[in-house]
Amino acid sequence: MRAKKLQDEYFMKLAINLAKKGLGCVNPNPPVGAVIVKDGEIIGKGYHKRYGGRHAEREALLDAKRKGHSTLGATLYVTLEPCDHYGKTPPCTDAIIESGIKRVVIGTLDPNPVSGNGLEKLKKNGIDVEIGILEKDVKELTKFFLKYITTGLPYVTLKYAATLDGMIADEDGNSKWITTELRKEVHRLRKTHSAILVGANTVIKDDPLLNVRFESSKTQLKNPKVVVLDKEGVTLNNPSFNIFRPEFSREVFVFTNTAKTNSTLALDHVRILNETEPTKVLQILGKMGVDSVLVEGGASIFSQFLQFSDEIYAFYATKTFGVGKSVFQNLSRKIEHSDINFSITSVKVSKSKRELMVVMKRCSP
Ligand code: AOF
Ligand code: ZN
Repeated sequence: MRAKKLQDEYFMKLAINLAKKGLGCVNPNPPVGAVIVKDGEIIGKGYHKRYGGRHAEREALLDAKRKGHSTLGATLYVTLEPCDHYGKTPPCTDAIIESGIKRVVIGTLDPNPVSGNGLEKLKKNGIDVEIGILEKDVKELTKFFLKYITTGLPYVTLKYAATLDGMIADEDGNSKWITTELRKEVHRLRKTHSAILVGANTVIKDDPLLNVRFESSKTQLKNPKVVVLDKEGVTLNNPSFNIFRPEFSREVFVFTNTAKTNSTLALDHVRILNETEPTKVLQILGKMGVDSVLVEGGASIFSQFLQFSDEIYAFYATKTFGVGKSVFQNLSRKIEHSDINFSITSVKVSKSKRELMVVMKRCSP
């Protein structure tokens, strides 16, 4: 019994790792991984590679077929409940039933109402189904999708780099390179999110690229959309800001209160939207298919989005500014003392031990 559980967890872990390869490429669909095992041996592997593409289950079945394996009597490990609907792809349940697989081990149920009841369909067809293997890890992997599909709102991650004395910028407003060693973590965050959100001041002061950069990667990475909250529409006066550069092949949304329109910038990939209320901005982004937003500042933006954030990545450097801009600007007492609760889920110390990454997650109410 225990050996079986350990074996199930082992293969589910492999399915999770496969699913991770799709992170940042499949949004707003879920990253999903699948492994087919027969007589203790892996005969097929697959994951959801890109939005609208073949589902993980079908990828794994195809892999087994290509390698000449029979899936008759095999076990399928899949991170998410198989779908039972015609969407951009046909139902995975049908492919599983046809394949002769006799047992399906699922990480977590699919709350997507359109994907049907895959669990019941499999059971009805005489397949043994087990649910909830490594569920906590699978839910972590699938967190954007699980929130987005049930609320229509994007998952919100706040990310900031601060000094020991809690400053995100010095006296002159310079904020670049407070932390440097853990930069890879920042780019990993950027890669997985559908959009990066910043305030107009950040664009004006730092002129950031807000793209995904990994020193090791030679391939062109998909860049998330850029969202700028710009009440006065000041960024729209300058199309030469880095965020507007067309070579990043991404959409840029500027949320503003001004009456400016798309023709202001005359850039095809930039959309101007007349809204700046954080709740409304998130709703609009959700409607546009954005399942996750990485909020990168500055201080006023952090204050406005703290109450809507699901997770915080706080990077700290062991230096001080003395005077400067603190992480949260004009945070109202109401927010400060309300029931917004975060608990620390992980901590990482940099190689030189001079930098620290603290990950915090909102506690469920
Ligand atoms: C995926 N990849 O590997 C699995 C998914 O429009 P479709 O046909 O791509 O269906 C999308 C839904 O299918 C998705 O929201 C989820 O509920 C379910 N499972 N989706 O993109 C996969 N297994
Ligand atoms: Zn499917």
